[in-house]
Amino acid sequence: MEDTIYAPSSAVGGAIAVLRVSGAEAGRVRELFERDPSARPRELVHTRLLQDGEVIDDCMAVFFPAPASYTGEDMAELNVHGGAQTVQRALGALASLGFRPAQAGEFTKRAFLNGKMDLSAAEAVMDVINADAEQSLKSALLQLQGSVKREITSVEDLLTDALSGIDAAIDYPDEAEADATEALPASLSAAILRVDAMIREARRGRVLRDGLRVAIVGRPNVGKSSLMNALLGSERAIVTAAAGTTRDVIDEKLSIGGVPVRLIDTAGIRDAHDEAERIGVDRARAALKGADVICLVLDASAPLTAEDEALLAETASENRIVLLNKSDLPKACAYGGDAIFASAKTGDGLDALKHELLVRFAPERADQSAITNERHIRALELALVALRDAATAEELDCAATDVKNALHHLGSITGSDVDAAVIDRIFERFCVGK
Ligand SMILES: Nc1nc2c(ncn2[C@@H]2O[C@H](COP(=O)(O)OP(=O)(O)OP(=O)(O)O)[C@@H](O)[C@H]2O)c(=O)[nH]1
Ligand SMILES: [Mg+2]
Repeated sequence: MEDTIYAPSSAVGGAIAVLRVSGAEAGRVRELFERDPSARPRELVHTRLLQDGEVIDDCMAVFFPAPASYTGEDMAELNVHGGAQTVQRALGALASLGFRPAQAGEFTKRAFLNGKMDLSAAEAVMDVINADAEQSLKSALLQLQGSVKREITSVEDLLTDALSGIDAAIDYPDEAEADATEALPASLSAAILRVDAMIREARRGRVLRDGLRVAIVGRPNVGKSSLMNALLGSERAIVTAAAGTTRDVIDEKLSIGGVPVRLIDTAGIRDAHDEAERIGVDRARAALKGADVICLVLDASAPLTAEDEALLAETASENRIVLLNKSDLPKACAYGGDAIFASAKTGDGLDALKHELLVRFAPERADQSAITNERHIRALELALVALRDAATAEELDCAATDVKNALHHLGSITGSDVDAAVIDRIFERFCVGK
């Protein structure tokens, strides 16, 4: 039998602390109370917490009998006063019943193992907790309500159908169909299209979880760090009149129109003058490669230099925004392409930049995207490889094996087909008490 576990579920330092208990023995919390909360299931009961006859706290408690609880087990929740002394003594009282402290994510892990939620919904629990922009939260809540599972199930249904079609073709080969691919059911191609679309949507959806990575790049002294500070509304990066000020990559999160954005300020790109600057320039180039959007900054008050020209050419085919900074000074830059005219100094043009970032992100499409989790995206990619193999297999039984393989990868997303080690790794990253 599983241990009965307990943990504080609220943050330290609040007025009230929520302590959770789950497991077959959870009902034994009644031994600690003046009034037994389990006598009135699912009702918040005003009572006193006792230990060795002494009142530890005046508190509220609720008992949820299995299976109608978060974990699917008997559960109790205690609302005690939030002071460190009270919480310590209340936890001590729970330990005295033979319960053990819960591990990170153990409540949600039990909820998954007891079939209260599929694995993708369980993973969304932490995304709900960590969401730091409105759209991220919306997407995480949809996943918590089973949006990923519904998407995956619809593909699984297509593949189960494809598999029976393939089996039928193996059992009753049609002499006329010399080519195995001719005998493949239409549901296989439908599944391939669906998974392919899901991956493309997911790449956008990932932004909702991790933030839109915007790399601010350009030659030295054009005002990249000033722009970063102006967008953040704080003096986060060092700004000086000397070229080559920024050496390291500076990464800060902010929310623009409800979309999480990771702004990345980088060292000015040029032939470096010393070792530290050279490393900085290498890091700037790496940030440029990993970005979702590149914000290439030019100095509007100076003629284009060879360094500007090189960066313009290098980023021409990327998702790039050209920003002509220092619009408050007399214009001397002859850049003729599409650009946003702005000033980090006066704030002019920054709204236009924010608007353009949202356009590049296209939130109305990502909002519908069900999948944002990197693990799910990888599993979809593996499933797609297997399905493409199936579609080009020369033998029907190879195609059947490939489809089963794809089903395995899809099952790893919802947890219907997943290793215990993978499950452990997922819940290790949770916080204690969830
Ligand atoms: N007039 C004016 N000056 C600006 C503006 N933005 C930046 N500057 C000035 O330009 C100089 C360089 O600014 P930084 O923000 O350090 O430039 P950078 O691109 O980060 O430079 P490196 O880190 O050396 O690559 C500073 O003296 C800023 O005050 C602007 O919009 N208008
Ligand atoms: Mg800088």
